[in-house]
Amino acid sequence: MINYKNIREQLINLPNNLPIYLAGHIKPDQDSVCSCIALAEYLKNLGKNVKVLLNKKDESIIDWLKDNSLIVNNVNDNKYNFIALDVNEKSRLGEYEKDFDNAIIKFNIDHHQNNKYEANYTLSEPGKSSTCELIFKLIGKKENLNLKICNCLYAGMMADTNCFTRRLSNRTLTIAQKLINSGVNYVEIIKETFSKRSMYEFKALSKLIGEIKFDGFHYVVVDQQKQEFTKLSHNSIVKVIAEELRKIEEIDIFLLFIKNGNIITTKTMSNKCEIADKIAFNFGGGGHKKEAGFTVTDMTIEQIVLKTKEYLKSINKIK
Ligand SMILES: [Mn+2]
Repeated sequence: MINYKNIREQLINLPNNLPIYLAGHIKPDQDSVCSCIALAEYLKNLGKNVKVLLNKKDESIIDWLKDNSLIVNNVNDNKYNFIALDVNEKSRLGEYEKDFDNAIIKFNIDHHQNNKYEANYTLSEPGKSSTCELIFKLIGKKENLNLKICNCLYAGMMADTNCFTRRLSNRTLTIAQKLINSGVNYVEIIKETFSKRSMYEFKALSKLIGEIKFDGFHYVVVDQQKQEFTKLSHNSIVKVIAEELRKIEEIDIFLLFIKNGNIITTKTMSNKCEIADKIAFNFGGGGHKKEAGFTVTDMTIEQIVLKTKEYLKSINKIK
């Protein structure tokens, strides 16, 4: 039984005179950034000194919010407490991992499978749609919510459910309805964060459709050094490109490789079977049952394809 009340009390009891830093994962998405901002805003309203860590190059992800007042790029204090959100592995804090290690009191709040790192207080619920949904359950009493918190929680839940089409439950929709009742301009948020497509993205998509390969499962390579892909952000590749391509109805298991020199970041997806996290796990990664990921620097794409094919054969998922 996960004790939200205990976590909430520990957060409320954090001293007001010590800064609290909040951070999500590298290559942030709306759930990661917005869960940080929503919880930070709640703690700020309790009189805490809060700062949300976000790399300068990632700040545009919350342009739509038109409020980056809680954002900082670095830790500038010797003594502080730290809350990691939407992070299932400590290394996914990226440059802020060392800051997490140096914190006095550490919190780990997350909804991924295989959450596996030590903190003083952990709230891990892999069944939930998003970390923002966890935050709603943690702080979602009417008197705690303001429009900024509601906008952020809605954006995170919407993004992680692929606009309420995946990992969905009655509970998730009920929360979304409550947020809309509190004044969230959902049409605008969906337009600005989910449905927006640039011409460049469409051109990249049209190129990639022709390059999808099949070898027991489908895969495609986005080589970031190729001119038609250089301007795509990571978020655009994994949230726009990958999501559009996996809609092709013939596709079930689908790997999207993002190649940057010898660094290969892979988004693993499955539409019908639930195997994405297991595939990623074979390469030291993780995530959700139908979408997960991993990064390797010592393998070629051909080797990854071969190893995945052998794995899928061994468990009788493909012939
Ligand atoms: Mn998430």
